[in-house]
Amino acid sequence: MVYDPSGFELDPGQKRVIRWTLYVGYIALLAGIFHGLAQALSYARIDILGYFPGLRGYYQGLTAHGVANAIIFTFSFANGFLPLMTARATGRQLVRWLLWLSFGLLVLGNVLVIYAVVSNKASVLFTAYAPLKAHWTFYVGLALVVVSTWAASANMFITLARWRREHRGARIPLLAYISVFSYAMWDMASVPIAVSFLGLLTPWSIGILPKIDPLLTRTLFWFTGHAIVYAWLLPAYVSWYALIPRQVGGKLISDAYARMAFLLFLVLSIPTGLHHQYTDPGVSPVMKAIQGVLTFGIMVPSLATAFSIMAALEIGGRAKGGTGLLGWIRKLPWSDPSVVAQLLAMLTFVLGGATGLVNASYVMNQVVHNTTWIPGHFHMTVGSAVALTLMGVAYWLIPYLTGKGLWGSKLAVASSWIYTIGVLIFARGMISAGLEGMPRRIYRARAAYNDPAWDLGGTLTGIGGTLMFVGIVLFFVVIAMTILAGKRGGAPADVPVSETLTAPSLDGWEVHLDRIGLWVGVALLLIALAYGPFFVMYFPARFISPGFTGF
Ligand code: HAS
Ligand code: CU
Repeated sequence: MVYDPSGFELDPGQKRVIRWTLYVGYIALLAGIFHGLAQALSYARIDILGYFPGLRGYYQGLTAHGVANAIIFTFSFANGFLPLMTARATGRQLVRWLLWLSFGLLVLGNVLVIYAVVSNKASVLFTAYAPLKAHWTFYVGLALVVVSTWAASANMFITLARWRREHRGARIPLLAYISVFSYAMWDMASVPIAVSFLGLLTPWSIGILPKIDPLLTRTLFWFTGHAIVYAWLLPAYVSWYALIPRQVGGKLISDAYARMAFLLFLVLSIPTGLHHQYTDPGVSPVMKAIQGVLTFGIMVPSLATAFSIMAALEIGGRAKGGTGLLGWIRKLPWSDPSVVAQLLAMLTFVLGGATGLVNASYVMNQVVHNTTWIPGHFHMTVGSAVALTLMGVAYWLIPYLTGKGLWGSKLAVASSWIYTIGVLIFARGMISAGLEGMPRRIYRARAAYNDPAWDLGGTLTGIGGTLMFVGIVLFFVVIAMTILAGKRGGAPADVPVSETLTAPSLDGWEVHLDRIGLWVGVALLLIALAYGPFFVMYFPARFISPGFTGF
């Protein structure tokens, strides 16, 4: 028997906290896109930085863009969405005080980060590389955001544990399983960054620690930093696996296959961070090569996802009368804004994944590292697979949480198309110019050195970036109008949870997929093997570098 608590309603007070948690994220998205536009136009040699009131420099704006869009937007969404999914899947209320704690820490963290960035005391970009030094409020603020994700996880673990006590021998509902696994992975992954931010960078920023070890803090950053991209991606995958099949009238093909994908993310996401440091001196090439191989391993669950989701979509398209090899694609609900955004997100992610393959290849990485190829890659992953999915989810989730019907459905569909066309042009520009050696993280409009070979790519980047900006602005028009003027009664009454073709089995090997403790243990073992030798060989740490605050 599959456990199905349909008819379950989350307490209105809890719904409200979740709604505001999500609002924090969407506001961060809005706040971050202005500098995104400035950066994209700069590659086309158009300079609009002077129009930003109060902005004191390019790196200040780029820090705001990265932190707001890649970190605050994504984690605020996950903090609201994943506990909500766990509650819906288990048919249980969440732990109220933990919801509030998570929300409070998120807001407090944001206030500190905003202070640091707006006052131009933390123009160190989202990677916070030492010896660039930020004000302590930046490190502590981001650490508080991390702690807010731990509170959200604790809420999910407790809710699930209570459900399991009442349902001994039952399989964990799939939606709860994949939600909990997403944050279980992140909980392990986020420890190194918390240690680095609170244990090293904050004392150094305050002056207790006179000098810093750049390579150690950088390695701790990437220890968390590759897995962080899956912490952004997995909430989107939760929607693709558990909700989208239902939204297109299909079914998920296999329960066990879905669980295995999330299990592989739990085990493999973390011991791969050194692929961001292939060019760093001071890290053994053997360690880099081991983590390079593991990086190819972490592509497997995404490849598996492509097949699984494609099959679910095909079932939906054929159920609606689609025939032939590809005829089912036309029958997908292309007028449903939530579905369209996510289908376009998936299609873009195929290219995001392909560019990731290049990055991961030890030798090819030398060609693309620190060029605009990399932002080309990550705008087709976090900038569209994730961002567009989170926008698509908003098109049913905000109505569900507010009780107001979606305003401007056609405009919503248009916004996703505009955004996607924009991101593809943008990425085409960044990728081709990157291959010509155009550096990332420069303000080309004011750069002293410019190569004419970058002109075409730069111009495409500017055009694409402008379309992306327009797409997101339209998204905000739709959401703001829904909140302000959406019709009462037009909202979905329930989360669109999918069925699977085959129910989870109650005996046989599949039941072992639910042994969360066991898989966390395997993950920790692999992490120890992949990172242990680095730290053993590296210590004692080298606190040799003074801080730089060249802004
Ligand atoms: Fe990455 C750099 C390797 C995925 C984000 N990445 C970055 C940075 C960011 C980022 C932000 O190995 C820059 C960090 C910085 O500031 O320096 N990345 C990979 C690999 C993957 C990958 C191997 N990245 C992501 C995801 C991200 C993300 C996901 C955000 C969410 N990345 C790298 C490497 C670097 C890097 C190196 C360092 C580069 C350097 O030198 O600095 C893989 O996980 C990708 C696997 C994905 C796939 C695609 C599967 C496709 C699916 C869609 C199916 C479509 C369907 C559509 C069903 C294999 C699931 C059907 C629709 C119809 C209509 C029919
Ligand atoms: Cu990575």
